[in-house]
Amino acid sequence: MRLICSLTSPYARKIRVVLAEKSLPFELVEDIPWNADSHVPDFNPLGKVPVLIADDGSVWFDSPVVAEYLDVVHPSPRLMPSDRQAALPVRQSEALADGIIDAAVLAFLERARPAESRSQANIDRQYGKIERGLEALGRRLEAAAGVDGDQLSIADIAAGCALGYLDLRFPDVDWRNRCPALTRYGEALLSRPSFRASSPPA
Ligand SMILES: N[C@@H](CCC(=O)N[C@@H](CS)C(=O)NCC(=O)O)C(=O)O
Repeated sequence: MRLICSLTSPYARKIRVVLAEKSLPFELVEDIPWNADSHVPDFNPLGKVPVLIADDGSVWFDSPVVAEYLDVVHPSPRLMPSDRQAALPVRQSEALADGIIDAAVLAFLERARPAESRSQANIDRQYGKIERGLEALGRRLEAAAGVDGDQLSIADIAAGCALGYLDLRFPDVDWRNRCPALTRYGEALLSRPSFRASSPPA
């Protein structure tokens, strides 16, 4: 298997963690989709990473779909329930964590614009989503050890990648000093070997 990704992408990190948790060997192909010479559009018409090229040549993109593909083809350990109804809350929590990532990426891109074309209102709007998203994550954690139970799920992996991305781009968000359950949970996730092996370069 080949995984096309950039080393800082939190979406790609989700898949790197999934591959590590499932002990699946893969070749990491670094490609920065923002570069003019990127080959990502040859594999994903949307020009985004991650993209997984499976051993049978099939090509998969959009991290929730890539994660689901890996869970179907390599089910051990399971990262989402095979029962579609039982999977719904896990998918919802994954979407919550992915949404925090989406907001943080948009805020990062807006912040990188030249001062004269930057919109502080847009940055604030994305911060609002991050704040509410973290609060919702904290509330879910008060009910269980993971966002949806004790067993590591794709929602936990997405949440860890969201928290790790905030560390990388928005240390001012300071998610560790909010809710003890979120702090314990985030620290435990980020210290797993799968997360350590995929931490973004400083
Ligand atoms: N929903 C997608 C989002 C992927 C995404 O936006 N990746 C970013 C890197 S962090 C990217 O490739 N951006 C390039 C672009 O938007 O042109 C997923 O979960 O895989």
